[in-house]
Amino acid sequence: MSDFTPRYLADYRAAYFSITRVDLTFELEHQKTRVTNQMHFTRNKAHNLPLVLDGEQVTLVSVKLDGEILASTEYQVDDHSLTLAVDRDDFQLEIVTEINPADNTALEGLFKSGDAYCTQCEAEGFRRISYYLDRPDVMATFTTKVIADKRQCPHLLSNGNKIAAGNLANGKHFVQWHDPFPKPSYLFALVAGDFEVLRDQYLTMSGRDVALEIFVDKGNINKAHHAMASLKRAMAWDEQTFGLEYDLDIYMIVAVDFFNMGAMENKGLNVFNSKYVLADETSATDVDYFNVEAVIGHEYFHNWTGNRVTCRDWFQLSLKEGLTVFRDQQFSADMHSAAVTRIQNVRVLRSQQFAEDAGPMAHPIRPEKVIEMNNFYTLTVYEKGAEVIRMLHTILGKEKFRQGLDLYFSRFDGMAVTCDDFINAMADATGTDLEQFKLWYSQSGTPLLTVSEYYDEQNAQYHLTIAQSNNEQPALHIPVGIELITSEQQNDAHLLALTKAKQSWTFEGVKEKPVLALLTDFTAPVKTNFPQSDQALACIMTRADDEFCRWDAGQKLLTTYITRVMKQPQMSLPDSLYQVFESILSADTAAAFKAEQLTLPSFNELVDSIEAVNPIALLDAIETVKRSLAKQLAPLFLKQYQASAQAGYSHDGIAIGKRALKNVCLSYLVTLDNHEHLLSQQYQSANNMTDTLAALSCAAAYPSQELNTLMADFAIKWSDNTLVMDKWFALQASINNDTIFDKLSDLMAHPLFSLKNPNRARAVIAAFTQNNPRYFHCASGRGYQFLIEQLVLLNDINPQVASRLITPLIQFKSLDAKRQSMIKEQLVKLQQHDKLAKDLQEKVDAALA
Ligand code: B3K
Ligand code: ZN
Repeated sequence: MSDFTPRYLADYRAAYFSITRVDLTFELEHQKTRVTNQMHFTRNKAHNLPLVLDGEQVTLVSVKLDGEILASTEYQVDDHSLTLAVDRDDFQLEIVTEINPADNTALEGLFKSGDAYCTQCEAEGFRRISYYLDRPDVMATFTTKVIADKRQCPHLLSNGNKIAAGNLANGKHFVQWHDPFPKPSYLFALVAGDFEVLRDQYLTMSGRDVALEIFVDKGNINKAHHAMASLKRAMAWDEQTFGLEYDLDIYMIVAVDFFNMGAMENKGLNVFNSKYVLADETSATDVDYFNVEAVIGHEYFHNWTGNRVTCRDWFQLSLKEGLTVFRDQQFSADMHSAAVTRIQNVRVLRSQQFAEDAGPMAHPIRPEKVIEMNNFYTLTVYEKGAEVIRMLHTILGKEKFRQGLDLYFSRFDGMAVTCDDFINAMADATGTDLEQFKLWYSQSGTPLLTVSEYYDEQNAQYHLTIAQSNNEQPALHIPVGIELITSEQQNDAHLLALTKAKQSWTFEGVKEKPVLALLTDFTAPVKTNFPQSDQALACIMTRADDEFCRWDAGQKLLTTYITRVMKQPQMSLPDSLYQVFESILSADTAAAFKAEQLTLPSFNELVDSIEAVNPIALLDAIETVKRSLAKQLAPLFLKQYQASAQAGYSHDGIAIGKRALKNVCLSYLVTLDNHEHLLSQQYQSANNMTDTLAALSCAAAYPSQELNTLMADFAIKWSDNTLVMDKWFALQASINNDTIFDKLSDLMAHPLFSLKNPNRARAVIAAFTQNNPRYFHCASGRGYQFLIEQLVLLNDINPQVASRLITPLIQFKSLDAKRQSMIKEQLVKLQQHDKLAKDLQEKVDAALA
């Protein structure tokens, strides 16, 4: 089987052997770490197939079967596996390998982050440590002994509980850990290094004490308090909401600077990108604070949804990810404004997941075909997966949803299961037929709802018809929340079950033509085709009970005018639009919600709904609408801006909301010529990173003389804070003028820049492609070329990071013909690169197919 051979869900077979116990010893050395792996195997049923273990990029030292060294003729080794014929049903295998953490720039398996050693095994990284049955349905108990130099690595960590420790010769020491919970290899973790530790404890609902430890680089301990508080909130929330309690005596989190993604839920030993642990008042923004809490929650919630009950195979990834994202979203909603949290979830879905579902890598939340598993940690599996769980929650209701989850845990605790197992448990526990609902797991693409209505005055009836379509695929079960708004005191709310391709409902006793608020709380991840008049939208904005619909109506109104302006740049906006904005600005609504209402739909939210779009024309249209609103309502924006200023700093919900509102007002005001001074004023007087960064982002979007001075000042102030310097790199890459390509070259040559550090690489490359669309999509094609040049370099360093960064280039379907052909030309160049890793290969091939 070559590297590029796809694997199919349909080909799943249970493993031929089980591993019940694993005993690992790591002798950590910079370039030559020795791993001794003793495994206890049993044959699963009568068969005489050989044992085939996964292994990649490891040097095999020796193999022992039941204590006897095997000659190299007794097994076969290739680039991906070790094959061994065994005639016993129950045996012990000891495999010694050598690996090179120092040169592991792919950051999978055992690697170094600065001076510390750490691991990342999901999805298939354990095979870069030792030979193993590296698949999630093989579950074993792990004992791990870590040996290292005591001075360099005073802390030696692994999963479970510490069972032994001691000193060894030559300045070395060891610690041994035992994890009593059988687990797949992807949840294995090891960390060794010199850290500062923030310690606390948590008393669980059944009265057990759990030690909580957060390991950070020296000097950062004061930035770990928010993470610790978040962890305790998450533990309490999961007990209260789902009755789920933590199960080991210790919960450890380690923050490292070099990490491919956000964090990893290894049993008892989470490894985190430091970006999602470290936060303090001066260096972290409100968004950073929010994200730390959300990711801490997410990884903690995995202990039940992922670790105690895990996935049978990687096609089932959404079993744990969709469910865990749903859980973290609910957690965030309970800790903050539920409406604002929901709006932000929907923005992510619309701006990124919908694009994925419309692009060449579209896949169902349970994919059926995979070449590189790392390519399927997607917005579809995660965010749409969470929407699918949310729909179940909506359909079943909170109590029944909980009953279903309870049955799921009691039925499958300690097992590796499928998405169908999950749905069946929900169906069985609640007596609900969910067969049609299961189609959400096998269909890709975003369904479109086409809505029509008819009001029959004579009979006081309101008729509503909804048709669903998604590339000719069978009809889904779609929960559709609606509100009918009339002059009656109370709006009439319903949850409709759309199960047919086209379905109608009649509402009786409706005394006047109602205004329909569709998809309350965004009950389903769908697009809608239901043109409503400006008046109807304005009515929803003020009269709907559902806050999501209020916000969404405003976004629809804005979308209409942005697309019109795009077609007719000279048109002037109607007074009615200004009036709507005026009433938003002067209304007495919560600041955080108002900030969302004032935020225009982003380029990414709009781009894939317009055919053959010239991205520059779209950006111009967004800009025109923004400028017109700013011009017309300047005094109101200024008043709101000033009224939202706060003397001191705090980060409670109210203060955060005010900052958001203030900074969205600033983003309007700076479009006007005479308001530049606000930026330097805000920059100079800011007492927190949210305000500082807002000023700098505006300065980067509307570059003036002042910009370089501010940026230089910021860099001097923060040069020794890695996370803040990532922000600086990202700001530089989003400077909106034609010096940007020189700027990008300077950034890549900056002494603090390295493609080997994923956060830094993303800070420049993703910030450019995402936050600087005007130059990423510039007519010369230089933006596309820049991205390809970086991908070629990153391909050899870290294919996983490269593969994430290519996304905006393969989602070109809605762009104009000229840009499509420029992009394809670049992609062909990349496709021809000899040694393209399968991560990029899979995507480029799909895009050019
Ligand atoms: N489960 C990990 C993601 C692993 C990604 C591997 N490429 C983090 C999370 O979803 O919680
Ligand atoms: Zn997760």
